[in-house]
Amino acid sequence: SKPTLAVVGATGAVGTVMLDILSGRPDVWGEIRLIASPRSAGKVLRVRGEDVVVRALSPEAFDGVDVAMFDVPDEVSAEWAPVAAARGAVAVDNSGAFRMDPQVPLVVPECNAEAVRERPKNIIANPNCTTLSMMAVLGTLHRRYGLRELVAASYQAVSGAGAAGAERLYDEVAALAGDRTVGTVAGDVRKAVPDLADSPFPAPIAFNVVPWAGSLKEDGWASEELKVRNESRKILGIADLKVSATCVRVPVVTTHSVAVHATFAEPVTVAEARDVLSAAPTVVVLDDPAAGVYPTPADVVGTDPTYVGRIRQALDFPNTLEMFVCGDNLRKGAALNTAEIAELVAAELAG
Ligand code: 2RA
Repeated sequence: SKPTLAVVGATGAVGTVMLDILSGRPDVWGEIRLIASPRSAGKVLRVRGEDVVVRALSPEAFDGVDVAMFDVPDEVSAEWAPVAAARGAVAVDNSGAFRMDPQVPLVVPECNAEAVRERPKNIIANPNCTTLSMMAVLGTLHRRYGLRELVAASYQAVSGAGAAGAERLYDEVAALAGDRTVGTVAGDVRKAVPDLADSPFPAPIAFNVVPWAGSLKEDGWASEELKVRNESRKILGIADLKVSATCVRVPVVTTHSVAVHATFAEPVTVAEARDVLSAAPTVVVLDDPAAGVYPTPADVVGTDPTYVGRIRQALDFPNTLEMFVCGDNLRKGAALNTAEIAELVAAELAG
């Protein structure tokens, strides 16, 4: 019989996309059980065309579950993924709680699918969306040319901060719309938007960009920037990869973009890199600037591939490419990659 899947956090921003993705993927699951906080228990959600009543998170909710996906805050995963694992499920966790645990594989199927099998805790981690947004591209190039250095600047969508992030952008845009002078005087946007104390972002996000994502870590680094470094090293299996990232929030609802400067051990040409990337099944090359063709988040949102364009040989850096990468942060950046990992486990259980 087909395995039972639990989706924990079914009502959140990623959970909602997950239900949509599960409804469109090959049907490898028997029962799909939806689990959320007691506050959301009893809600009815649709998955695979059927109504499913959301259950409250409890140890018993995992009984009979083969694979449990978690799309919940770090502290909820830290507590509950081990509970699911102790009850016999393989937990696939999209929080930051286990990503750097040496006993927990951190998996992007395009890069290290085989790592799902080494899971002594029966927990598998899904990377942060900013890292994930560029992994299909970097993993493909790494296999061919050997990645040595990565410098990245992100342009992160507001839905990375959850449903509240998107609500905030819409609210700010509504407050500013129609005023054809706003954005011309220092501080006028800040004055015109709703109280920033209620925002997930530390500055206005409409008509603005904010050089901050995540929480403050040592020496002025933002947590998102350190995640890009640590997670890229782990996923690609390059312990000494040189990485430097700057993470920036932009007024885009969904789809993260990253400007990537990647240096390789082997010589690389733009034409060949385009061919190598075009051959990768989950990568789409959109790269014809003369015709105005390059990826933009507004054109990418809601789709599954990782898009890359603006591929250039860096003029002053040998063996180095500049690229612009876009990926839907809720799909490949979160729910889709989690679903793909879960399907690898389902295949293993069946096999
Ligand atoms: C963000 N990467 O975009 C985070 C979400 N995990 O805020």
